[in-house]
Amino acid sequence: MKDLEKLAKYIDSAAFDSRSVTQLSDKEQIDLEESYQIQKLSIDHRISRGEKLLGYKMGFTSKAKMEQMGVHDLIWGRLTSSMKIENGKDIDLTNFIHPRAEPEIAFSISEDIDRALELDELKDVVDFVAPAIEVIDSRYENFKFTLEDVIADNCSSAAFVLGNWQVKTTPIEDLKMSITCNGELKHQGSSKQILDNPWNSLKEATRLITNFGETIKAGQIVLAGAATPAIYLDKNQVVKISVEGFDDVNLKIN
Ligand code: OOG
Ligand code: MG
Repeated sequence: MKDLEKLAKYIDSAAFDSRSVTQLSDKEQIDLEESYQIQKLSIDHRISRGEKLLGYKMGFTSKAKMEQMGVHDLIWGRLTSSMKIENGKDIDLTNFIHPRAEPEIAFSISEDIDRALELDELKDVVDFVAPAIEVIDSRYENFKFTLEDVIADNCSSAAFVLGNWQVKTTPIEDLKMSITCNGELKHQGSSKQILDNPWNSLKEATRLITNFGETIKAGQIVLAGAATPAIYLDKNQVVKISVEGFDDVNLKIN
């Protein structure tokens, strides 16, 4: 028997200390199922320190992200209360290893979800949609990982900023999305690049997360994954995400 708890502690303590570590796959052969178990066990450590589970995030839902990171499968991770940053507020670079930011769409969940839903059922379980900034910060040296490594590391989740919510009937299938840094445009794309429609990402989230035996709860959020590649963060930056028809989302880096 592999000691999954030991591997979970290894990755949780790296995250806790903002310290990069050798990839798990360099130490031990882990399969997909085990990598999700390690993720769950590592998040249990956060929960026992008093953090709350606020929802989930999808990853590698766009070609841009798959190509940037060299991983080509959908992944999902967990979002906790310590990761939530208010819109317009700042983060301190010393609490991160090598953070990057990316533009996303968030769903606010209004009903418990305990099974894989079809596209036409999703509007019954969502009340609002919003733009969001996700900050990812792989705990692995040089931001390098295998599929199993990144899943065990909670899909690089580090922080997120939610913009203003709009009603679920707001069309989000094909909206211009961009990320700028200190006023300079870094990447632009369309929400269509997220699995051809961000709602498809939520559909996949209901399948993957409930298959694992978990219920997505009313009041939680789901991030659909980035539409463009992520940008590197550095001191004294202001990162802005614009999604057509929504208010901008801002994050300052100290
Ligand atoms: C993994 C997380 C991917 C996304 O939006 O595609 C992700 C990573 O890139 O380190 O969050
Ligand atoms: Mg992301």
